[in-house]
Amino acid sequence: MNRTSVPALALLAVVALVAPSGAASKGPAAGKTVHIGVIADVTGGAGVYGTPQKNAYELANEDIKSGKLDAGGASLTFDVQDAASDGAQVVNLMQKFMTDGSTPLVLGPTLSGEAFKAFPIAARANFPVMGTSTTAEGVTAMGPSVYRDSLAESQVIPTTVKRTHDKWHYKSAAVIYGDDNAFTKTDGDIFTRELKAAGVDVVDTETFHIKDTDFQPALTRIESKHPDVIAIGALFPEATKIIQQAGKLGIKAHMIGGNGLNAPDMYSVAGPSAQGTVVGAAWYSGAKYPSNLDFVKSYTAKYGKGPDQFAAQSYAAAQIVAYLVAHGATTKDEMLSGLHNVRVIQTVLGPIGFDPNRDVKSSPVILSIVKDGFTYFH
Ligand code: 1QQ
Repeated sequence: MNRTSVPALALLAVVALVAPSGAASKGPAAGKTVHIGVIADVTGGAGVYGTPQKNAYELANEDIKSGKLDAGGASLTFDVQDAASDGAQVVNLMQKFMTDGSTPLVLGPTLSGEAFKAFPIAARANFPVMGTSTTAEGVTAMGPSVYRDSLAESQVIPTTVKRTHDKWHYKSAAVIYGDDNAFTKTDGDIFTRELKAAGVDVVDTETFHIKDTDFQPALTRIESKHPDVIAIGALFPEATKIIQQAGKLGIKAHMIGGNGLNAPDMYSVAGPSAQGTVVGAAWYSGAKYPSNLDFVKSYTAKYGKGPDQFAAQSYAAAQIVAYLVAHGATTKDEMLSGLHNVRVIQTVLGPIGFDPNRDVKSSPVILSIVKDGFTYFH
């Protein structure tokens, strides 16, 4: 992007905020084709997060075609590639998109552990990438071309601890987390730090590894210390087993968790012991602002199942990219400059922007697991 187009972009941003929504506008990129790479774990262990991500981009592709999502008259498409929850495949896909000559930006991958493999490659080439579900500590610090529209665990867990502590007045807690994954390790660190800061006695800390299936010895050690609360830093396959096995052992402690627990299928897989587990999130399906009501309605109509937070964050990423394209960004450098100049964009997550560290500016909601998903924690 040349220097003179930056004020033009800012001016257009103001116009876009006051312009009525509806038919697609004709922007500086009208008639151009823009191909965005998406890396998502549609299958494999993280498929529970990657499938709604894929669904959201397919909905966005339709909405761009119909003009409901305004890309300024450009032909904008999101090309979702399945990394199958395999870090090596994530790296291959990142390299493929970065060198195909037609992709100016990549969204994803799904997991922070994967982002720590692929984002350094993008950062070295100053290639723009945006995580939509990568919440671990240090993700955006990988370089100035790395953004995320997902709230980080450090932006969510302090509120999760504060709100549960205010309500339950607990004195002791145990922490169980995976120490071999960037996201689960972040959860272990931040839960421990925040619980201690709240004056809670952390009476036991247990670690596990991805693909572990038997958590009963760890849970038995935890139970022998009688904590009031158990904080869980785990991805879906392990989190559901931990919660289910805690129920089987008759453990009555309250459970709280990080982003890994944000899948609406927690209850249907973990069973009734998941009821009441508290988790901080970036979005709630029941939020009543109009853009969200419309998103929930059209996603549900298309897939026969409501969207979750991961779908919402991906659709929001599509809205951010559509906004950049509508304001003329089509090359990697124009995407970077556009991202740098974003102030506020209206998305299904609500109005969002980026802070100086390229993390999303937004606030968490605190939810409680129920049979068909989540409800607000009061
Ligand atoms: C991460 C996550 C996962 C739980 C979501 C996909 O937040 O890996 O950072």
